[in-house]
Amino acid sequence: MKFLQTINSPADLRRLRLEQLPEVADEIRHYIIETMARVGGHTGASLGAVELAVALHYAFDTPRDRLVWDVGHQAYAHKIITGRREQLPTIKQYNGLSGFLRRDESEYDTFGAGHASTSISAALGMAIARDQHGESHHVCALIGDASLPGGMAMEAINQAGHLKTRLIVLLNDNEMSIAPAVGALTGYLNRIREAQSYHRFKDEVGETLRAVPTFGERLHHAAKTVKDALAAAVLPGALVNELGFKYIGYVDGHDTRALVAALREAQQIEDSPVIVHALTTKGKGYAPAEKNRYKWHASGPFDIATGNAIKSGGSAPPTYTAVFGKTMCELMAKDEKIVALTAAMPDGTGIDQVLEKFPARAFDVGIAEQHCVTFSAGMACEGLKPVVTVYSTFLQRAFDQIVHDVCIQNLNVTFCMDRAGIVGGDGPTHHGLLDIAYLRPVPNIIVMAPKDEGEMRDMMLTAIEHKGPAAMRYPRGNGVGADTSREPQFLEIGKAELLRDGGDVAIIAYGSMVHPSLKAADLLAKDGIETTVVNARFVKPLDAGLLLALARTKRLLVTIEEAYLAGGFGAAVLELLEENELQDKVRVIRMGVPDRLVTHGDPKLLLAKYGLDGDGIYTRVKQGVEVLEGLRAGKGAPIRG
Ligand SMILES: Cc1ncc(C[n+]2csc(CCOP(=O)(O)OP(=O)(O)O)c2C)c(N)n1
Repeated sequence: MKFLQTINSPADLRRLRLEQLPEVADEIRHYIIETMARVGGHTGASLGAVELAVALHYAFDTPRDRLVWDVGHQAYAHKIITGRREQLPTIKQYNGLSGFLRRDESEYDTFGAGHASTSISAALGMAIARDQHGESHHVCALIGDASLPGGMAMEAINQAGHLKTRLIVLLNDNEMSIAPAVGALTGYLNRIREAQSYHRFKDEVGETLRAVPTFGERLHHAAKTVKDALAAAVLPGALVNELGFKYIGYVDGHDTRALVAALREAQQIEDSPVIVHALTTKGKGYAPAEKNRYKWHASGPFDIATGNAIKSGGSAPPTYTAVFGKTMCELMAKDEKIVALTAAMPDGTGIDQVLEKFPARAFDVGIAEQHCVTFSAGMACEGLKPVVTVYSTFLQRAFDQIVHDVCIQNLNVTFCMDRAGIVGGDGPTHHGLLDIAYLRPVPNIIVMAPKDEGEMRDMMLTAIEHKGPAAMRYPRGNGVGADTSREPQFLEIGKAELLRDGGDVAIIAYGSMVHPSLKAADLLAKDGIETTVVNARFVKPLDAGLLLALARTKRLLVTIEEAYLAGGFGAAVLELLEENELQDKVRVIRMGVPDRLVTHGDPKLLLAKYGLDGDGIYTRVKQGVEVLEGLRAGKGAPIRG
C-alpha cells in the first residue's frame, strides 16, 4: 500500500498528482475486497463507486464543498478517504462504523442516509442555504440510477431545475438497483448508454470515411450530419432542456482523469444545476462480483480466490423470507386474483420466486414505496387482491398512501412487512420498530404478527382473504423451525392463543417475542413461578375478552414486543384496560424498545440489551414478582439502552 497509508483525509489525497489517482483507487479497491472478505458488507455496490469517491474528493474541497451521498451503502471508499480507513473492518458491528452515513460519524458525512432517493432534496436545501448565507462552495449529490426515479429525487429535480440553483448531481449509472433496475427511466438511461457505443462507432466510421481519397472530407461531413441527428434523438434532451439541468456525459466512471475533468467542468456552471452522468460497473475489479452483480450487491464474508461464501456452520431453519416467498407461490397458484408487489426488494422479500413463477401477476415497481401502495389500491378497487411485500422500515415512506388511498377507502390490500423489529448491522435507518405504532391508529386496518413461520402462513391467508386492509409483520432471519408443510388455515380475527395457563402472572407476547416468552416461562417455572403465556396474534383488534379476563384474575400482566414501546402493543393493552376502568386493578409491565435510537450490531446482542430474549424476560418478570411480594421496591429496574 504505497499511497493508502498516507491518506488520512481528502487533503492528503489532493496533494497527489492526477496521474497517481488510478493507483490510489486500486489500493482502495484491494483494501475493500480484503476487508469485505473477512467481515462482509455492501461489497459490489462499494467496489463500483471507488473511482467516483476518489475523483469527488480530489475535485472538490471537502468538507467545505458538500458531498451528499444517496443511501450511503456504496460509500466505503469515501469512508476510507475521510479518515476511517482503519475502522473499516468494524463496519456494521456493534460500536463499529455505520454501514451507511451518519453526521455524527464524520464531518464528511454531510447528510445521514440509509433510505434511497434523498440526496438531491438534501443537497438542494444545502445549496439554497449556501446562497442565502452568501457563501460560494459547491454542493454535489451522488445518486444511483435506481434511486433517481424514486419519487423524492424526481420532485427535487423538478424544483432544482425551476430554481436554477447552482448544484451538481453525479449520477452513478450501473444499470442496477439491488436487482436489475426497472422502469421507463432506466430504459432511457440505457438508451444513453447505447448511444455511447454508437458515438465510439461514429468516430471510427468517421475516420474511415475521412481516409477515402478525394471525397473523404465531404463524405465525412454528410455522415456526421445524419449521425448527429441520430445522436440527438438519444441524447438526454429531456433532462437538459425540459427540466432545466445541464448535462455532462457520459463519463467512464472508472477513469479518474475523465471524472475529475467532468466534475471540474461542472463546477464552472453557475446558472443552473448540472448532471454529470458516470457509467460504472457494480463490483468493478473483483471478477466474481462483476459476474454476478445482483448477488454481490452486498455479501457476507467470502473466500477471495473463489468468491465462495464462508458460511457459519450448522443448518438453520429456513428464513421467514423464504417461507413467505414459497407460500405466496402456493396461494397465487390457487387464487388468480392475488397479485404480488415489491418496491425494489425482490430477493430481500422472497418475491423473486414469485416474479419468476407469475411474471404477469408480480411487480417490481422500483424504489417507489408510495407508488407501490397506491398502485395496489387501484388494483384492489378492481377486485384484485394485492399483497404489498415490503420491509417495515421502507413502508414508513408510504404512510399517507396507507391512510388516504387504502384505509379510508377500506380497500382489500395486504401489507406484509419483512424485517420488522431489530435488523442488526444495518442499524437505526433500517430497524423496523415503528410499524405497530404507525399502523395501529389507522381506521379499518387489522394488524397482526405470527409467533413463527408456520403461523405466518396462516396469517397470509387470513390477511389476503380479509375484506379490507390487513397488515402482518415478521422478523428478519431464520424461523424457529415450525411446520410449514400443512395447508395454511384461516385464523379468527382478533383472537389470541393461550399457550400456557397458570399462576398470578400473564406474559402477553406479540409476534417474535412469543418463543422467547415461552423460554422465560420455563425458566420461571424452575424458580417455582408459574406463568400464563399468551400469543397475542393481533394488536388490532385486540382479543379484548381474553385480555380483560386476565386483567381481572392476574396480579401482573407483562406485555412484550420487538418494537418501540410508544404507541406499540403494550400501549394498546394499557388503553384497553383504561377504557374498561381496569387500570388500577392489575399491575402492568411493558417490555419493548425505549424511546431512543437503536444502534447497529448483532441482533442477538441488541435484543439482549433491551431485555428482549428469554433471559431478559425471565429477569424482568422475576423482578416484577418480587415487587408484588414486597421483596423489592418499585417496578424493578427499567431497561436501559
Ligand atoms: C426507500 C428505500 N427503499 C429500498 C431501499 C433498499 N436499497 C438499498 S440500495 C438499493 C439499490 C440502490 O440502487 P442505486 O441507487 O442504483 O445504487 P447502486 O446500489 O446500484 O449503486 C435499494 C433498493 C432503500 N435503501 N431505501
